[in-house]
Amino acid sequence: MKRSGNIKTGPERISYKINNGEKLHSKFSRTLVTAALPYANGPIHLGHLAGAYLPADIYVRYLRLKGEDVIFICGSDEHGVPITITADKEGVTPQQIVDRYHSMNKDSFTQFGMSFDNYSRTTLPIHHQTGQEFFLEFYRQKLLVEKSEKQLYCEKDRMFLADRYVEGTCPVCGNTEARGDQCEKCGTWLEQTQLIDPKCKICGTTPVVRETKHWYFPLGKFQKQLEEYVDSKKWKENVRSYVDSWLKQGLEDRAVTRDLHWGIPVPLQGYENKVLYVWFEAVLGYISSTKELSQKKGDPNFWKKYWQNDETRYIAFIGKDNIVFHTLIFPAMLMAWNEGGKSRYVLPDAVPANEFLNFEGKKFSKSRSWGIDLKDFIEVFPADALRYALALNLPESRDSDFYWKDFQARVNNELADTLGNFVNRTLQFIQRYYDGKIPERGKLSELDKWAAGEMKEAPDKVGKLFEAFKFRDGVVEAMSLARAANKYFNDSEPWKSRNDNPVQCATTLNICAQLARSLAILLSPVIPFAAEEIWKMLALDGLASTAAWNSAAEMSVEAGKQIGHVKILFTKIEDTTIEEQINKTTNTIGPEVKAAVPSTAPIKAQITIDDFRKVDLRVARILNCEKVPKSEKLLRIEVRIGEEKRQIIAGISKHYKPEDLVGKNVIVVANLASAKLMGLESNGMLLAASTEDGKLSILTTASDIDSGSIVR
Ligand code: B3M
Ligand code: ZN
Repeated sequence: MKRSGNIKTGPERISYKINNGEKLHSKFSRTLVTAALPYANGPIHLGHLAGAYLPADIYVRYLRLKGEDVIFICGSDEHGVPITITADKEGVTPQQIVDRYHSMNKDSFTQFGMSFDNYSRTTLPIHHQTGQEFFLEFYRQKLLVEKSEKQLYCEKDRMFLADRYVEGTCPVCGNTEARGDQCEKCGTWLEQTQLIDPKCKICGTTPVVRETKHWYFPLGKFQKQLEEYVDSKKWKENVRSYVDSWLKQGLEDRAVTRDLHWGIPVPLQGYENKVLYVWFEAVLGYISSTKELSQKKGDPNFWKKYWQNDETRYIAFIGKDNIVFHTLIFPAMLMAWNEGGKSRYVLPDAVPANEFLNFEGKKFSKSRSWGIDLKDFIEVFPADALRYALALNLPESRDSDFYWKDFQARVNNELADTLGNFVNRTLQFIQRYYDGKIPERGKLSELDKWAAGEMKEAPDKVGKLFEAFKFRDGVVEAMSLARAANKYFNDSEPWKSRNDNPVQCATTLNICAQLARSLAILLSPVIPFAAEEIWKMLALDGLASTAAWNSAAEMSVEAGKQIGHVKILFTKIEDTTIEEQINKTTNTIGPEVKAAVPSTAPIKAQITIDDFRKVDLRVARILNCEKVPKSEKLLRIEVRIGEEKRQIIAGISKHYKPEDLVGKNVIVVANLASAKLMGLESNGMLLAASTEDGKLSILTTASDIDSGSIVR
């Protein structure tokens, strides 16, 4: 028998003690896992999955296989300004928006195998009650501070412009699209009155400053307690450094109410037109979702077993933009509650926040049609293909990128060629030469012992990595068992030993069947659907997802057992399929955007090139420019076209200041019949691009060129 390659045997192997049935953390007897509640404001895309949901699901599935008592809680965040803005834009109610995206996202999560124990909604009465209960408890404790403050108010829309209802220039980095609560470009959290040149997001007018009253949560009072809390935890580097920078700046009071109509009403007299700030109540959604689960189970106190019990270990999976809320604000709220003496909540023990996943080198962008949503993905590819590719590319310590070509390579080379091929060739062989019955094992050769050894060590190695939230490494490790299994099959050459050494051949195939079972268990947190397929093909009892993790180390597939129907586990992805996706999802003005802007005017009837040549387009240099008196719109512009000077009257005064235009090269229709505007002669027309919603941009030349040059 040939033995090739670098089979690792002997002392250089690190051995892991396999922990049978022992609890992962002796201090805790159960685990509560939450994943950030996504806004029901748009479809979930791959970036969301990679940020919080996939790692959480892998973790939970792993814990279940370990036999741990764990619940996995999530739901839709259905309040907040992003939702009301979407509703305003579409001319529908916020309720219609959240109904649409809650069910869409819930379905996507199910299709991608997110194994939540409950997926709730923050518009449910149980959540409203929970939010109000926390608010009133803090009020009762006299913890909340009422303050009168200056806020931006739109006189046209007759409302205070909370959070994202106002946009303006960031005083820190100059980004002109900073929101009322935060500048996404430089990450600074802002008071809306700090914005330079603020504009109402609904109507575009400049808001005025008005006094309004709000309740504040005194986060600063918890600074010391929070520092101690954070110090007592071993958090991931990226999370810790973020938290430290907040603590260093010093924590300040934070408003917990807003002047809005959509949300949880503030349960105090005089506050009828205000709601709780979305972040104040959204984090409590984890608790109310667990309460809802209790109701469904008919066990009203079930939730307390997880939330109000010192034996619970609480892990909150989130994306990096939610760190401060989960590491400081939510813990402070829970501390405050606990000080009230009514009952005690557990605080997050770990907050394994991921960084961002980019798409083909850029940020996901719905408005620019850059990226792909889960609901579109599932129409073309199986869920496990994505779960696997994302798991190996999770932004665990820094931002990562999803590339279609990488995805294709992972699926084709790893899932199809390595895992699928191993399972398939093993089971085909058993089908063909052993009538589909698992053959008997004989005495083990060195090579057999090596394969058995790899299998024995794998569960502990993979498990340790998952427990440390190193999901990428854990999946690499699990997949390396599939590589070892393929190598074992190759090196054993059963197609030869079938004639030369039938006992050895039977032993090889028996061990291969054991390896297939082991792989089904170890990979089931990552590719749960394929794992069940393998389980079915092996005709094993129960499910891969309910097997015991540690049993993946053992040879428990019985000889003589009849296997099931053998199917291809993963089909390869064709180049043309991937290219089609690349074209669809990286088209900056893709079909989705075109459809989303109904105001784009239809293209006019065709003309011939001769028709077009009738229009004489020229480069003109703006020499002088001034506002036309008594006109809101018109500018009087003096231009030079070659040797000639002329006057053009253009309706662009709302968009450009005269001094910004002087010296610019613009494009004009030079042979347009002259016209009179407000008594002034206009000889020619200046070209500009405009949208139905009122944006305008004049056409200029990309580099300097003589005036009078022909444009064609
Ligand atoms: N909905 C933000 C987001 O979807 C927010 C998370 C809430 S977690 C309580 O990114
Ligand atoms: Zn307005």
